[in-house]
Amino acid sequence: MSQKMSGKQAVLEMLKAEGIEYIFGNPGTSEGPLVDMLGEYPEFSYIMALQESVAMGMGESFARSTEKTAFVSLHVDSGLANGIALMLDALNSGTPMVVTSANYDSRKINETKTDLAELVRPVTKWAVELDLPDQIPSVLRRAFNEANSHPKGPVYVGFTANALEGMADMNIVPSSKVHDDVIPSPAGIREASKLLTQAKNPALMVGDRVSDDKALNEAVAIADLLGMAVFQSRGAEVSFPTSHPQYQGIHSLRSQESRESLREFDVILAVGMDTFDELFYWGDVILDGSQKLIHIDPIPGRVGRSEPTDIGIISNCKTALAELISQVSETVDQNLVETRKTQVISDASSQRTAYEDSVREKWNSIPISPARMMSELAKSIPKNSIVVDDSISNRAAMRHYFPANERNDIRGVRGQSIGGGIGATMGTKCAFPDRPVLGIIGDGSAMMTVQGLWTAANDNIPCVFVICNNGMYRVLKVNFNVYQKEILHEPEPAGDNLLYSDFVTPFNLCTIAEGMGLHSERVTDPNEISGAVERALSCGKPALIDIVIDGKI
Ligand SMILES: Cc1ncc(C[n+]2csc(CCOP(=O)(O)OP(=O)(O)O)c2C)c(N)n1
Ligand SMILES: [Mg+2]
Repeated sequence: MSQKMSGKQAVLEMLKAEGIEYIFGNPGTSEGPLVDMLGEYPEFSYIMALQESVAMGMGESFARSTEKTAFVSLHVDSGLANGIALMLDALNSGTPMVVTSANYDSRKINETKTDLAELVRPVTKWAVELDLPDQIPSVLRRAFNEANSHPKGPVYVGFTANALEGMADMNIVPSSKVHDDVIPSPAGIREASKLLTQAKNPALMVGDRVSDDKALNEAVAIADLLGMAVFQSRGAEVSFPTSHPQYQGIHSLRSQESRESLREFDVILAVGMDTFDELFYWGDVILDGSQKLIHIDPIPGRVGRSEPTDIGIISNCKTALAELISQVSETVDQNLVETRKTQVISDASSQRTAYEDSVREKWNSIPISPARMMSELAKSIPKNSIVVDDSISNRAAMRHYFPANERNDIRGVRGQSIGGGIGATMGTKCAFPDRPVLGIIGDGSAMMTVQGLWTAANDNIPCVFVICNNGMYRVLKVNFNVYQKEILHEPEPAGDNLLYSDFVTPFNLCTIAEGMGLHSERVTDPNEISGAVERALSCGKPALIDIVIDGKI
């Protein structure tokens, strides 16, 4: 079965065996031998990014979109270091990626040769550097296995020049198909269904792994069966249909009101998420003693990791919810459920109305209000569109107006790093070439990786970048207000005046985009949005729509 070949050929043969179609990358001298050989492998599309965050952003959203491990090729130490911000995000969001780079000759150990694995160890699930050619197949096999098994995440493999140029007998065998749909403990399900049927007012909170485990239908079924209020936790995926009448939106802990709102419930069923993941420190325990927490998640070690948990179940989300549904349906009190459901539906509807009332006053204003922008965009895009959400401080408006009923209707840029949206929009388009893909991106985030627009033109990736042009890092002001008000308890937060948050010298993203070969339009009137979207989607090349919006907080 073995075959004699060079290390560099073994890398490409392994990628082929793994079914890799796209290589998102930025090359350097040390990667030259690999890049040179790509001419012999027409099955790969090498998408060149001019900055590593663009390649990482593409890889991350491509992996999430295709539900397969993505491959990213970066350059030695400097390139790899540039990729770290989004590598960390991929680690936190559990996105399977294999990232590689080539290193110098291992005999340069006394000179400036960096230990590349050491460089990225804290931001990867596994990081290793190889010196011998015949390590390549087995290590890449493990790398793909590690990346795509729980906890999923980025894996790094570095190859020294010696590993790439050396010859050896190689066994080209791809990683294994692993069945990881773990069945829940029957005792756990019994206890959880007892708690849920006895609850007066239970709530459901769902996270990305509900979507990853294809458990949306089961999440809807359990919510219906028990008449529960449903929240989505912060994440990259659609884990519950937003048009469901019991859906209450993305839960945040940022205001006292929203933290206390969880206390209305006596049992919280958290599925496929980390409990409870937020930017600020709100105490080591979020719920109070009067509530019970049931936590179901496929990743061992996540259940009960931070929040005290009454019943923890390690399981595939779909299987656990199906089991819960079958047990709960035998014992549930239908009258109680109906009364509860009526209340939950009415609460959800009042919240939506309250939001719409709060944005009515500025509906026709110029600069355009974020709510109006999102409403016009949502009305203008074709039904099968995919929207990439990097809308930063305009996320609440964005999520209010864009319905998302299935995985891939909206893909969130989930991490802490800005600059993900441009790459994510292109990565999603590569995965779904037949669906319109629009990225809704903050102007600050767009500027962080603005050279990514060139990649869209260079590789003809016809997606649409919609810029929320408020001329500032608005979220820094918003967050500073939260910090002063909720953490420091200051009566008059001063986020509005936060230094260095405004783009005092304006930049013109339209001319930047045109300079890189995109179609572009600037929009200042809300009535022009739908026409601009139509033109962007039909121009036959990537396009940018720069929408000037109000940034007041
Ligand atoms: C790589 C990186 N650098 C800096 C930050 C800090 N940061 C978080 S959000 C943000 C501003 C985002 O601004 P923009 O995209 O314009 O969205 P807006 O807040 O205006 O809605 C910054 C600078 C970060 N998260 N990541
Ligand atoms: Mg901004």
